[in-house]
Amino acid sequence: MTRTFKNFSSTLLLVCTLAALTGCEPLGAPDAAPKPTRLYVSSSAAGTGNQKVDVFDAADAAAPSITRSIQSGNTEGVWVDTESNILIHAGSKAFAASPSPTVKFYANSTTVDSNAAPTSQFTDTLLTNAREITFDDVRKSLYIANQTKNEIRIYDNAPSLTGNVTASRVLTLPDDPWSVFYDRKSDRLFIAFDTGSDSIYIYNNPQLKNGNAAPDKVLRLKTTYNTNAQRRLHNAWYSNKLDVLYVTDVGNGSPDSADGSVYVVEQLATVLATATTAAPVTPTRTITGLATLLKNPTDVDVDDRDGREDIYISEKAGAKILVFKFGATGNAAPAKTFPHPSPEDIFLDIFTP
Ligand SMILES: [Ca+2]
Ligand SMILES: [Ca+2]
Repeated sequence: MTRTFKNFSSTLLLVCTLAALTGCEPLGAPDAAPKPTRLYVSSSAAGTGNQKVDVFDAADAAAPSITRSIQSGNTEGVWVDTESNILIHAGSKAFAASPSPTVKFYANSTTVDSNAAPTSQFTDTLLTNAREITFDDVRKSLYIANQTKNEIRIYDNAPSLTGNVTASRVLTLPDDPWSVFYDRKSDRLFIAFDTGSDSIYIYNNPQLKNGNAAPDKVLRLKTTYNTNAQRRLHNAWYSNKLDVLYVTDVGNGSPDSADGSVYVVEQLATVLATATTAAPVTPTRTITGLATLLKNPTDVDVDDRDGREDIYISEKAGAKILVFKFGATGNAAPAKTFPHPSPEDIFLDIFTP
């Protein structure tokens, strides 16, 4: 995961550049020229041409609108490698409209649009139910949650792959993962499960893990629901800068009721130091209730720049993107909402100029 590291680098560069003229600014000062807030939304709407990536190039505007769409034919995990500006989009055989599990890569993420062909693409016949994806930009390794197969499939040098391939490694799990998230600075992988679990699995040095390797830590969460039948954790996102973990729970996938939740765990390092699998940990804050508009929050991403700390949620059942302020808790209304027909996975790029 590049964000915190790259943010730090750019801040450091700014400090060093200005140092000769004005003396050193403290680290963590807001960027003099804030970068765009681009939100990539994986669209899973039915109908021809609606399986794509929609881009809100100014997601921090008062009323954001879709400025570009990339016709990938895919519906699931979306990621941008902000080091190489490559957009990555995965599909799922579970969607009749997206029968191909082809993983597609597009150069020039900040400008690519509907006319572009993939720069590269690969298929893996054993990747049948892709959900969330994440990318290690040092090793160019792509991690894909292959949900119903209870595994994470890992592809090294992924943008260089073409044709039919097999995974470089496969991490086998006891439950069905919806999300997988890599944090580069701490070199950790976070995994949340769709059903049958209240646990977040955390692997250190995931590039060394294979097969049925045990997680280095398991964080059990005290969730809105007490039974596995109702709880459906969907995505986990970790801010290294803030040391905060965010997890979404769609609750009952249907009916279309306001039963979704977002769990916020602050000071994760401290929490993990004492967490055991014997008892669930109460989140620092739980956002849930009618006013939150949370029904089926499929994904979460966070703008953790100084002075922002906005939480972006893809609310699939409500056909909206919801934005909560950092301290939102309980039955809090979102600070902002904007429409999207069928938001599945999201990726917030706050680093690429
Ligand atoms: Ca729900
Ligand atoms: Ca995501």
